[in-house]
Amino acid sequence: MSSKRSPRRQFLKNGAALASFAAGAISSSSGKLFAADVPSADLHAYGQRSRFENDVRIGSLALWPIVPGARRDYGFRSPLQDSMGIITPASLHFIISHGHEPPDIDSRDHQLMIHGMVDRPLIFTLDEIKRLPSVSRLHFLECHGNSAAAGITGEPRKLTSATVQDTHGLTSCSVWTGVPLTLLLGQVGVQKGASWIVAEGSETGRHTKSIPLEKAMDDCLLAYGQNGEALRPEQGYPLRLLVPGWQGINNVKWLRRIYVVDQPYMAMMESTKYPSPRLDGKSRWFESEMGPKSVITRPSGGQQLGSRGFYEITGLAWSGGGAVRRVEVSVDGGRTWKDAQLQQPIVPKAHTRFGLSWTWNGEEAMLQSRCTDDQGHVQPTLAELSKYWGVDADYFRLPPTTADMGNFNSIQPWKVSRDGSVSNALL
Ligand SMILES: Nc1nc2c(c(=O)[nH]1)N[C@H]1C(S)=C(S)[C@@H](COP(=O)(O)O)O[C@H]1N2
Ligand SMILES: [Mo]
Repeated sequence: MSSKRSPRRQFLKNGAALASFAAGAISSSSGKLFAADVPSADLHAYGQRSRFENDVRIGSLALWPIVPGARRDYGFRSPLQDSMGIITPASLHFIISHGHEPPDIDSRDHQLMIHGMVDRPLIFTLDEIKRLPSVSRLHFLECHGNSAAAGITGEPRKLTSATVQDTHGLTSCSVWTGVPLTLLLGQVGVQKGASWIVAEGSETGRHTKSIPLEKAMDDCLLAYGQNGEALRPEQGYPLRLLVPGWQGINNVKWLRRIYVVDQPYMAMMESTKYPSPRLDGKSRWFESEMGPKSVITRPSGGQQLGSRGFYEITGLAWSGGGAVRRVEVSVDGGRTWKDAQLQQPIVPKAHTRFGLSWTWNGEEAMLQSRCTDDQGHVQPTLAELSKYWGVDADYFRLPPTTADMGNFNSIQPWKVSRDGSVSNALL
């Protein structure tokens, strides 16, 4: 690296000397010309976006301890408010890592072991996995805690100032490239009686998740690519499990081991932090599929409409159960609904972009969207969701430490005020 860089450093040194000379002698324009020449090789070797674009992820990797009064963020949230189409750039993909920085793994040293109730336990290097026929699939990921804590302080749970990044930023969508898990399970020979797999990550915390064998054999992927390049370290470089349509927690990153077993393993995350407690003292476990969901990304919380007149209302819809079949949009708080247009491609278990033309008359408006998937499942209102969970609406006002809000897919209303400001109106 240093040998590659040194000529450039030398050049920069000379450049600095020249520039200071030039600045004193002539005008700054000659300095500019010179500066444009200098960094080009490095700047373009791995592209940067325009310096006029400044959307970033917000949050932190810390999950615990939850400091009272502190901003309580689950991971880094993706800036959905300015998202275009359905692909999330890898650099803006949301991140959940349970407090751990991504491990610094050299892909040449990385191995995946598959063992347990199999005929031939095997260890695969990444090279060996890459020699197998690859597939590329478009899929969303969503943390099941998305929309729950709304990325804001414990109380009040839903600040009116919450943006769509706060409320829905724990979902993203990428083209994932890798090998179907069935292919490797076929090579090791799963034994009769096996019914679950346990997937384990390489970080210090060894994130571990049990997944039914039926799902593992269905559409799971061992992914090493994301949007046409290697996975980012934050997304599990060099290898992650992809469990399409299911809670993000299943998609084990930095994957190093798959243990084939005959019952769920009750690993730390799935037995303590991820079952969803209810007020009646019961718990919902292994409720893995993400329900139909949608959110208007523009206009959305924190944005400001200019003059009255034409706007496109646009957003994202998705369902862990399959493809999005229909998205309806209401501008009057749910009294009347219109079918939004769905943009192609409409891919099962992937984000789908919708849009609806709207003329704002300058009056107060309440914008919301409702997704129906190809199973006929419809995104619920907050009241419908409360009923389904057997809780009253106050449950959702409890601090996040008391109320677990997993798989929260309520319709999200945004209020447009007469001054054109847009705010969160969920609670
Ligand atoms: N090894 C490992 N895998 C992991 C996690 C983790 O902390 N460690 N977090 C899980 C959770 S809870 C989610 S929501 C997804 C998030 O994937 P992303 O960070 O690529 O967006 O990764 C899952 N896989
Ligand atoms: Mo998650």
